[in-house]
Amino acid sequence: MRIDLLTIFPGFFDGPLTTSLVATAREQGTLDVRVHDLRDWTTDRHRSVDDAPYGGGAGMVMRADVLVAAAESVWNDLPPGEPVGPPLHVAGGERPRTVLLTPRGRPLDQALARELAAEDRIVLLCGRYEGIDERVHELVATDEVSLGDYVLMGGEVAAAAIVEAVVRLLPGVLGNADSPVEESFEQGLLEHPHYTRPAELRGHTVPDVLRSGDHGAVAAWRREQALARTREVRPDLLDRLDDGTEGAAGGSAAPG
Ligand code: 97T
Repeated sequence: MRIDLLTIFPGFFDGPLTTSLVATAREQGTLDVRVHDLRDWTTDRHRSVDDAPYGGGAGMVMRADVLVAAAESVWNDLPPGEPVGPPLHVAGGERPRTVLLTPRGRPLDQALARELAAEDRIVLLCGRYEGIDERVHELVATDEVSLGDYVLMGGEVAAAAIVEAVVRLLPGVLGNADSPVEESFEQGLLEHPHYTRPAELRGHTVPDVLRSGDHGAVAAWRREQALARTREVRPDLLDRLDDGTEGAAGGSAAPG
């Protein structure tokens, strides 16, 4: 899979792209990531990516001309400065999934991560400033994605989160063939508690069932724990469970 990142802070991604499984996926050739500096598509002396808002008001707006030119180059695998449009042109006719990170987007979840991981390539566009010229939404973004209901200073952290969520789903990236299906959220539940040695730590012991050798009892205990934890912290997830287990277990998704 190929991932193109468009940002005014290319250095931000140095860590996330050279760490852990993302680094391994790149070394394996499973993942081809390219980071692009949006300022490479500016045409003025100051390399401005923002400007004052039409209609007035505080704060700056990210320029559509720069972002459209950048996206078009990246879609068509052309260097900055190489003219492409108008009209908006894409090799092969269809834009690759181009995700604009924005607080007004669809909240990132495991279903969206799976969707994006199924693509040959995706483009992640990191906005900054108080807003983005609406024509970027119209002309560039095929998807708008948010990390959640809080405000960041820009889209970079959200883009890095998408890279992690997507890359771990690529075939051959996780060592264990059973993963990632076992993981939290893939089952629609939070994960059960985990323990490793020592069996006792400062008076806190490992539940006996986990040391019993009874695999059936262990599986039942883990399921119960996952359900109880989900009911406590994320009852909204239980409403979406499709296998009916919660009903059969006698629990309620309602708080209290
Ligand atoms: O708050 C933001 C500012 C710019 C780009 C993205 C965000 C954001 O993404 N998820 C939550 C907030």
